[in-house]
Amino acid sequence: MDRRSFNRRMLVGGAAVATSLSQAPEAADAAGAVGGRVRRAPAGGRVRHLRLYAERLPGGRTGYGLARGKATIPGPLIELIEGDTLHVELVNTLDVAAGLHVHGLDYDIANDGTRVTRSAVKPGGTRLYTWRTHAPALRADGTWREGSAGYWHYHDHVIGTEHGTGGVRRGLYGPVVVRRAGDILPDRTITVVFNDMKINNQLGHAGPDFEATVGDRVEFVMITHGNEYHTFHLHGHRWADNRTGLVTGAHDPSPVIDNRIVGPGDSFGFQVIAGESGGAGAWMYHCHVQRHADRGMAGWFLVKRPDGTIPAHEPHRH
Ligand SMILES: [Cu+2]
Repeated sequence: MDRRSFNRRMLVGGAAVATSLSQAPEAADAAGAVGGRVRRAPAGGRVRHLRLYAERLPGGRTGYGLARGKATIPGPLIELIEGDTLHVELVNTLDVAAGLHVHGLDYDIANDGTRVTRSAVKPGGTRLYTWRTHAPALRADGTWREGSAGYWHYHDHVIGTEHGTGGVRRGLYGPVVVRRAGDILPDRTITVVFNDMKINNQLGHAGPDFEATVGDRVEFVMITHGNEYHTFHLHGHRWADNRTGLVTGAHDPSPVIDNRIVGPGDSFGFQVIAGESGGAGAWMYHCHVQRHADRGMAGWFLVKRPDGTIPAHEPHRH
């Protein structure tokens, strides 16, 4: 990169920061480093509505979807910005009671999504759940209240047991990302859920593959369910072990990692520039507990060249 283009990048990055948000000046570093064309989350405060269907899927699985017949595992990505309110109507098409319980967001006890709080949905029934979010704020006593921004998730808490063990095992879970105004937006988001020995409840004990093109800003949301502890590892990429998974400047003290221990109920996320350090390739991601990896807890992050090809890719499983 020559000096002129570097300066231009810094200017573009700085301008974006100045016009769209009140962000610390070091945010310009992160923006400039990837070309000054990043998109950033606008201010929150919207009221949004969503309908989620809980449905049976082939192979004894169950999923959430945005329309009838469209259930997926994991369920749809729900993205909010601090200050947003979401009204989610759960339509239970199953023959058993189900629910919707969220991590990390604000809700009163009637929106807890569990049987014990009488917020489950009977077979064939519907129920409206309200989730709210908030920005960091100074309390009257001078201490800070944390904001809602983070990589969170939702899941059933009703099927099988009071803890939704049956619903979660069969695939009733999905990602929630709450962004802070000014957060860098990804080009695409990938959700990886370790659920016992499966990834995204994929059949055949093999993880799903994900595609990107070199230079894409890819966000990973990593969630864990089930009864096992795992370690999530991604080849050829690394991230900051903090709220966003991004460093905010040259001297950001966040640890930089490429492997993280995760346990049931955990969720975290990060962004990478696909192939930024190692180029195009079939980059493996997997659980790094050896016996879990050997049992199939692995998949590919397929980073294509701009022409769509992938060098030296010989797909096989362990
Ligand atoms: Cu594992």
